[in-house]
Amino acid sequence: MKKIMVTGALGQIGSELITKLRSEYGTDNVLATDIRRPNGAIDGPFEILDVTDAQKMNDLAKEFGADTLMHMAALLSAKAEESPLFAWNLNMGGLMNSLEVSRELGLQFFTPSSIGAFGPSTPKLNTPQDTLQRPTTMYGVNKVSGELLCDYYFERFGLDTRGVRFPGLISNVAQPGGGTTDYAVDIYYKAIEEGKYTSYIAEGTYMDMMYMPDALQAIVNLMEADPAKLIHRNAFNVTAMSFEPSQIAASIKKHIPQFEIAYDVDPVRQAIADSWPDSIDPSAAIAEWGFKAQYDLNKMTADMLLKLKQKLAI
Ligand code: AKB
Repeated sequence: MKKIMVTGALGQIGSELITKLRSEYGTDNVLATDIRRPNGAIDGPFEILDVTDAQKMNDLAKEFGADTLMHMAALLSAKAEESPLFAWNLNMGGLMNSLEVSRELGLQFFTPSSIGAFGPSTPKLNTPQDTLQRPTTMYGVNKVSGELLCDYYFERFGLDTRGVRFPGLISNVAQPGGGTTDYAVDIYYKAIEEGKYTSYIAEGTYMDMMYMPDALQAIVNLMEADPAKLIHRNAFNVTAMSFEPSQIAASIKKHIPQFEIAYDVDPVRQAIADSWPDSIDPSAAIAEWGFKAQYDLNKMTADMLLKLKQKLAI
């Protein structure tokens, strides 16, 4: 029986991951934790946790009887560039605490890395699983360090660490906060609410993306995968599509013909996007644990617009 504790459970991934895990493993077997209280009613176990508080993390995991820790709490790329020292302390402090708690209690461990772990000297097209990683952002430095730490805890202590490099994630439930790829979520809201969108990312800037249901299924599949088949364990490249702003706009136009996109480029987020790959190669994830995405751009757009119209009651 799995007993899973999740940090950052009210974040973009965490809030939907909790629902997915509870439907797979039972409501009472998933402990959601976050630094803030949820706005609405809490359906299932919830505890307040600041991930920089190692003792409280340990106490909660022990009391809950966790056998798995999924560490999702992190500051995203654009926010990390605004406050690099805070980002280091939160992203690395939280990760070290969660790895240590997992080592002490013998927990299976998951944490996401990101396409942000790559940098301008990384091959830009079909970026290999194992390649040059010299990121030029604080978020990227955190992510590469995190990938290495997870490998280290596996090699040194035999901890069952697993992880993926997520691309931009698009969801109709929780909004992302402070990422570079957030435009690809904002655009759907604005398309429905205003029929137009001004992109802070320039036309022609390709980045990898994935729809949230595929991201959640990838986490479950990797955690369930036969460890004997895992050569990499951590930081698997996963992606479902690569597009640039005018392509997502064209996909939206198929449903909202009057939709218009304009550009007002934010130099900070554009520089981050320019330092990342255009498209990454997920073949190691496919070969080692059967990664497969169900949604391409047009299928995702149809579902996003449908769900958002229901949510926004338009
Ligand atoms: C971000 O834009 O910071 C994240 C990511 C790709 O890790 N969505």
